[in-house]
Amino acid sequence: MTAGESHGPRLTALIEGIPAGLSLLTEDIDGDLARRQRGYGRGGRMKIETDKVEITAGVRGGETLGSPIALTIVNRDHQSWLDRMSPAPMPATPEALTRPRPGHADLSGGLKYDRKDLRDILERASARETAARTACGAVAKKLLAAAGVTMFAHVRSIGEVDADCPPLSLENAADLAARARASDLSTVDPEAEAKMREAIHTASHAGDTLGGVVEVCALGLPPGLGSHVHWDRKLDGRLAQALMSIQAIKAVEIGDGWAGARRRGSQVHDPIAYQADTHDFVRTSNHAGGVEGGMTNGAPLVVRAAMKPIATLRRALGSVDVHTKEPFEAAFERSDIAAVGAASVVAEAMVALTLADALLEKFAGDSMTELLRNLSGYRSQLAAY
Ligand code: EPS
Repeated sequence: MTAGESHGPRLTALIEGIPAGLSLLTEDIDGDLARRQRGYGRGGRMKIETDKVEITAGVRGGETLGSPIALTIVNRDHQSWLDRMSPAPMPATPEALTRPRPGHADLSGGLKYDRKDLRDILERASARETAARTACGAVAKKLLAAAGVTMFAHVRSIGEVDADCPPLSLENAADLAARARASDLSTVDPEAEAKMREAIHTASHAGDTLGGVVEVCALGLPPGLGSHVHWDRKLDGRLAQALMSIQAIKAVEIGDGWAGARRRGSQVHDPIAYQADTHDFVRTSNHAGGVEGGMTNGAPLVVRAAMKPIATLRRALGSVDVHTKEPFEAAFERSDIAAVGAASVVAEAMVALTLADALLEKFAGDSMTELLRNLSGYRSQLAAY
């Protein structure tokens, strides 16, 4: 669970269910927070914030205790918003924001929560909240890494510029991950990165914004996370929910996704083979993106999410003032032009949280010792199958 408004005092996150004995340092989290902040096309706010996590509960001497973990991230910008965003009553009522931006939560949230100052909605709806999710995701990734699962995310496209990316394999995964990490726009293709920058620059000059597609990959997952027996336990459904919940995400696909709908079954399903030396059932291709029947199948997980262009436009679209009911151009507040690289880091966090949940559901354990013993017992069971 996260709490916090964009220009409020701080973001807070509570994580429950991490077993005792997982090594956890602020450095494990701060790297991802920094990655989420970077990228050409981010707005002025990112020059104000330098996100660092403070761990305030659930960890002692660098190890988790099995109790709820509390994380906080200070909003430095709050200092400039004390007259408008203080939790305590303010000396003067702040001027109400009454011009909802098309594409944002402003109007629907104002109607639903009966708030006449739309700032009450936009402050929480803001993608600032994803800093807290990123921090939680870093903890989930630490848990997954202890279980032998590695992950990375990268940007597949921004606007109409596609990155050239070879199909993921066990051999090229580390190289792709390193390339994405080294890239300011989190993409594995330097030529595309230059074109993406150009596209962002051009959109910015036109007072416009851009979206894109991000991809998250996870390797080392045992088969059988998730379930085929109940719709709400299917891993693909849970991944879709987690990714779709990220601000501005409008579509999610696993493996071949939408493209598979145009092909024949023989081109879409992955043949099964047996690898005698490792006692593993393997797939000779990975169109399924590592999920079949709502469960991991042991192949790399590949999931993508599409981000719409950011809703706050300098060249504003038509809107209506909720107070006067007169048409106005929507309010412009400082904004990003494109935040697809940031979305890739958040997507990685949301996939990590979903996978960590599924891992704990199957293998449980109050301590890491217990969790890893359960996992190792399962792996022995698979080898003897
Ligand atoms: C956001 C608007 C901008 C973004 C913000 C998300 O913030 P501000 O209104 O302060 O200029 O920079 O993103 C973040 C603060 C962040 O940490 O990602 C919005 O309206 O969603």
